[in-house]
Amino acid sequence: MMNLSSAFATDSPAPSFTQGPAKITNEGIFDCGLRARISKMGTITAQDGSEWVVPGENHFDSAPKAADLYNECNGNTHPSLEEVDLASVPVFDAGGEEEFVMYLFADNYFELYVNGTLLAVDPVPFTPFNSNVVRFKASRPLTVAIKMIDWEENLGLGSEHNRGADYHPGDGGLVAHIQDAKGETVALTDSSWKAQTFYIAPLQVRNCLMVSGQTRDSSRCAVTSVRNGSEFSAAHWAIPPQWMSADFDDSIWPNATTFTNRAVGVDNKRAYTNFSNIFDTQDADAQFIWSSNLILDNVVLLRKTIK
Ligand SMILES: [Ca+2]
Ligand SMILES: [Ca+2]
Ligand SMILES: [Ca+2]
Ligand SMILES: [Ca+2]
Repeated sequence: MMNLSSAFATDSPAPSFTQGPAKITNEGIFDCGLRARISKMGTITAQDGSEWVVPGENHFDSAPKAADLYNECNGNTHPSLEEVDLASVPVFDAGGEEEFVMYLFADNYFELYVNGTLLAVDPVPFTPFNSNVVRFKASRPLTVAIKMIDWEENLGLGSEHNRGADYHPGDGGLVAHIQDAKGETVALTDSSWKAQTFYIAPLQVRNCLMVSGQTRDSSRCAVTSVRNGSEFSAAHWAIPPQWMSADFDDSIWPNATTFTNRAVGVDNKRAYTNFSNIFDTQDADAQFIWSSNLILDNVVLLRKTIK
């Protein structure tokens, strides 16, 4: 493991570091009223001159929205999976004839690609917590690629107003279960998925971050809430343009890390608990996954190829 003061190998791209808050470019890409955290966006310039979109570039405005399992913003709050009318859920075309259905709970925002095609995005970028179902047609092997964004209120600083602190680093997480047309399990989120982070914040100090090859390890970095985190730093990496394609080589990425329901904090969220029979299925128990740091890693790309 190499410290950041050392030289970087070419397969170990150095992060671009920013410091302090981003400039707001959008006061809120979605309005769910007073109960929601506002999904602002911004840009921030790194010390190397590069410019970064925070919390992350996304297709929220242009992409189809995933159908709801549970969404307080529009009132589609199904009490259980049995109450969801699957026949009314649109079937997206990923090129192929086999039909699949995917159930997702994301903290906070996902963009779902199958075999390189962007199918649908999370209709609620920040809060309240929601959950979704996506139907699609595709042919095997399926390459499922998901861009995850753990949204933030303090743009560029990886934190939100929470638990009595103005700069509280929030956490992420994704759980998903893919079935075929017969309802048989095709894939579950687990540690066989690949996961890489592209935005780590807040960094109270920069030299806590250890980078080696494709390892971006922030486990030594503080995750404490503070009264004033406005001077903290962040680390950014460019996302490979073809990261979602079937032939992208994800073998160098780390495997996903799994987290318990308790660690992600879903036990009191109806968007999860109303559908625990699909996310905690006996003999097909999907795991929450993320890159190595559930709290500090804020833009995470996940991939899994299913035979
Ligand atoms: Ca969401
Ligand atoms: Ca979050
Ligand atoms: Ca589970
Ligand atoms: Ca976070």
